[in-house]
Amino acid sequence: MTLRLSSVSIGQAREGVQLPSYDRRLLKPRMVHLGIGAFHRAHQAVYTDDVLEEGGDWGSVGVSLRSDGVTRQLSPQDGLFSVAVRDGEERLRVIGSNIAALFAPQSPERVLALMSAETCHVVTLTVTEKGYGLDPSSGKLLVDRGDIASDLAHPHRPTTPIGYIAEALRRRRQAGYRPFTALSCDNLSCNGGKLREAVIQYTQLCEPVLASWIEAEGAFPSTMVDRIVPATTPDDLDTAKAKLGLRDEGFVATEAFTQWVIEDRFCGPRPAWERAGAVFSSEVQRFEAMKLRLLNGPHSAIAYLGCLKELPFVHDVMNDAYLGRYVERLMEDEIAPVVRGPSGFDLSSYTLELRQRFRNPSLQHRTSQIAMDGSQKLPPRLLSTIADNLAARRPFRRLATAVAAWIAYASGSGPAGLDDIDDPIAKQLRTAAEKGGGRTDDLLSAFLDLQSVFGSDLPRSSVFRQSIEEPLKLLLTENWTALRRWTENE
Ligand code: CS2
Repeated sequence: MTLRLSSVSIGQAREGVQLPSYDRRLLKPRMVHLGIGAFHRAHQAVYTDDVLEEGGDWGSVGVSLRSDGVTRQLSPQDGLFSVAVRDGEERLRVIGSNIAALFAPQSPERVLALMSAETCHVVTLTVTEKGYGLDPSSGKLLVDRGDIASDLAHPHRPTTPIGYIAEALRRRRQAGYRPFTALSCDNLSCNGGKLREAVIQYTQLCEPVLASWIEAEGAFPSTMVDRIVPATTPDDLDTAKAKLGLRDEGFVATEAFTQWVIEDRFCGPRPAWERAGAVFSSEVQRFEAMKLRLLNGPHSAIAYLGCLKELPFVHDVMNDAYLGRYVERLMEDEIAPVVRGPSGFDLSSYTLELRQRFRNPSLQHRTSQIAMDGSQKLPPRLLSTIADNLAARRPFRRLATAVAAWIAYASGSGPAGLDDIDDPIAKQLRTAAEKGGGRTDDLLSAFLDLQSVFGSDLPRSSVFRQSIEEPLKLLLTENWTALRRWTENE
């Protein structure tokens, strides 16, 4: 039987696998990461591992808040996991920077004790857009959402990321410690500002003096994170076992490309991530907006159109004669012109490289994986770009097609139907789909009424509405030939 990866068995890993060369026993829990999913393991954990190769004791404890899956994978492995870089060939490496994995609902006090210890300096987060509890269009804390309402009623026994951060900061203040830096690594525009907003709005409601302390002393730098990380499959685990010579339930595969741009505004010490290639910049917001619009926007378009056309992987969409060209024109003609890249940045080689990354066949990145949580993803990825095009009176047929594809998908037109829609407002989407009753006009009205997605300005624009109506009609009738003609404005 193949042994499981752990601190004891790691020495038996196959030759060629890169192992931590530092002594993991010397690491301290100087960081806590909330949301230890695949992305964190293939991104921030690797940067920290690189830093540790040069010295220091910046260990991180990974916390899951919603399911115990990752904790069950990593706890028997002493927090260890391997990451494969897939770019034609595959290079495998074991990451040592994560020293433990905890499932918050099982050990809430341990999580809070770690976060409020004087020696914890940074709390990083990848909790997805919905983890911030903010209305995507107005930015207001969703005080009536079940989990947030319950945390507000019992702030000392939190369950949400915002609740944990607030309670840990409260304990630190009470103990006379400085706050930790809270570092959002999610795909939100101005993610640091959003996290700060969420924490401040929350603490203002349950402990106003704490809110003032956080406003004065806390730090919430913004970051831009980038690495494509497909969900791990059972096949991946088998391949990893063969390569590693050990069983690794926490394995993740990713691409060679990786990028991390961070605003250097910490309120205490931090790891020297720049030594691992992270860039500290005062232009993070431009990096973030550029990435959200040029990578994540097309990604969401690929996801919905791919799901509707029954193309399972991102590279399948890129290889589809119509959609491959659609993505290229979408990026070049409708998104790039309204992106203001960081100073001196070469936007055209960036967009070219992005398409090469989307075409990577060894990644096996599922369109259905990207399709989830569309209600949270649409505003920063597609709708803000449309608003800029509208203001500049520029055409945006391909962006409109992407929005129409989401509406078609979220109203159950895809092969998966309505049951597979994974979205925090799935109930509202279902109601909108029912109101639409299969009629394009009614369906569009019902969706545009979703204020948390579309806000109030866009739905008032007749140009916006008309631009979505035609592709929506064609998608609902699966008339791809006419859709192609329409998007290409022939
Ligand atoms: C993707 C992102 O699933 C999604 O929504 O668009 O996870 C994307 O792969 C990353 O942001 C790449 O950095």
